[in-house]
Amino acid sequence: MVADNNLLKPEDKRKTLVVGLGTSGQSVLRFLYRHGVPLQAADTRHSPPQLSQLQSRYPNLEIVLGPLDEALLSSIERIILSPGVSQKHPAIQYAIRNGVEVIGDIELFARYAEAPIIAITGSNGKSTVTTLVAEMALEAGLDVRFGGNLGQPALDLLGEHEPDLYVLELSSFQLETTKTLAPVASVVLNITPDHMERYSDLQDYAETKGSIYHHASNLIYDSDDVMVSGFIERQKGLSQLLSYRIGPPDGADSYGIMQRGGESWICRGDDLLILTSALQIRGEHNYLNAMAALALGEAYGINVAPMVEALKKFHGLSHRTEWVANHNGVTWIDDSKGTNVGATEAAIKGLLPDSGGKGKIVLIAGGQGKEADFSSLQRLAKESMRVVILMGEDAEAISRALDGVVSELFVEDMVGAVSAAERVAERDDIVLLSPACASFDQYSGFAERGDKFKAALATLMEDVHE
Ligand code: UMA
Ligand code: ADP
Repeated sequence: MVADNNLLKPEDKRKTLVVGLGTSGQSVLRFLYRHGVPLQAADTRHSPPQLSQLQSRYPNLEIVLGPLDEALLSSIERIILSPGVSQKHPAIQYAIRNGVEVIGDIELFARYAEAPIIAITGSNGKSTVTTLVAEMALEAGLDVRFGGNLGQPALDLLGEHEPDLYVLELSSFQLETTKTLAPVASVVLNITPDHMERYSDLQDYAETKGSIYHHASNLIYDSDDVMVSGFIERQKGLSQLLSYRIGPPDGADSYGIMQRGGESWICRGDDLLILTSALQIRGEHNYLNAMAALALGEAYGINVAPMVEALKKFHGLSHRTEWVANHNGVTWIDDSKGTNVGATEAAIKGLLPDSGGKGKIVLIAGGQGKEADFSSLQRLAKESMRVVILMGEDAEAISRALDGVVSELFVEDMVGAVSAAERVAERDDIVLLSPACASFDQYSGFAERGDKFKAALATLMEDVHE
């Protein structure tokens, strides 16, 4: 890891414009400032977060706010672009045409991190798998640092000493500006539509995710996922392959699920590793997450025993199909991180077996739909939902897509949603907050949205008991 400016690569000493002053932009500033790189900063927002703190921390830093200026961008040698700003932005495209190098924080990280990197992307399950792999490494006694799209931004993980292993969650936005990352193992967990406001079509989005495999030594993949298997086909022969799937393993070197003595086991080839009932995370999507983590850990060289131990201990992350309460025979689940249709579908399918076929789902959904097609929710709505409670910017769009197959209630906010759910839910039902949408129209993020859900439920339960 770089200790001073002399160790910085020549290309990284050039005058640099940091575009975007959010969490990753600030980590880029910290990193480059520490190494004496001449810097300028810009943000298209007039008041980006923590502006005054930034101004007092970097008194000599020129910060340009408001619409990106083509002249400014092309007069610079290099741009470090934040994930929230697309490379397709006309001013960025203009700069690229003028020979300006445009990279992101992950590319910068890749140039300086020396320890092996496990890289994880996909439409859903990234945070769960990233955390699981890190827990497995910790259980094995390794010095591991993890972050990226979740938790600490990647550049903040770099320190005086290298750890044994980095585990990175990467979004498609981050992958757009990453070129040379060469992970010891990479996975694209799945591809279902998300961020359709940013990509021309599903293929465009998928190709961005697929780039995580380009320089990886081990490619981990769900062999039942047609799109992901397509990427693997293209890179066959260049890297080691390790697959997993919900059914029996594809072969001796694959993970899968087999039935033995009436019980369901996660296996590697013929070896039975762990009963699915021994996991605290439920649902087929979580069994896939567990197998992806095992395969990634194996590719790095973690022993199977600590990996299985970590799997047993892992009770899942907050706001991901998180059990909140049982109230009057109704189960309440917080899946606020269900921010696209694929996630909401997986959450519902994962929960239905737990209802024993008795209850129905009362779904709380809505928010910023990111131009998604919600019609694939229709079938599940018809089969398994009692009522859909809709809120936020794209409530109407979801309603149009459901086309009357299920009763709907429109509410203003989470308090309204929770009290409506309480009114309509019947014994054995599951009230599920899984919005299939981003939260930024009404909340600072999925965590605040989930916390508001829990708080509204707590108030309602207190009122009942008074
Ligand atoms: N923005 C502007 N103008 C700018 C810069 C940003 O309007 O000049 C807007 C963006 O459009 C976006 C918001 O500001 O709406 C934040 O963008 P950002 O690039 O500044 O984001 P950061 O604060 O740096 O956070 C990013 C990730 N966010 C995004 O990619 C939108 C965080 O992931 C990540 O934790 C952080 O970097 C550290 O690496 C969050 C996220 O929502 C959890 N990610 C998306 C997802 O998971 O679906 C991709
Ligand atoms: P991400 O970081 O990709 O958003 P998370 O692990 O935070 O993924 O999970 C977000 C939501 O996605 C969960 O709340 C659940 O609804 C759904 N989910 C989790 N894992 C999977 C998976 N493997 N396939 C489909 N959906 C999933």
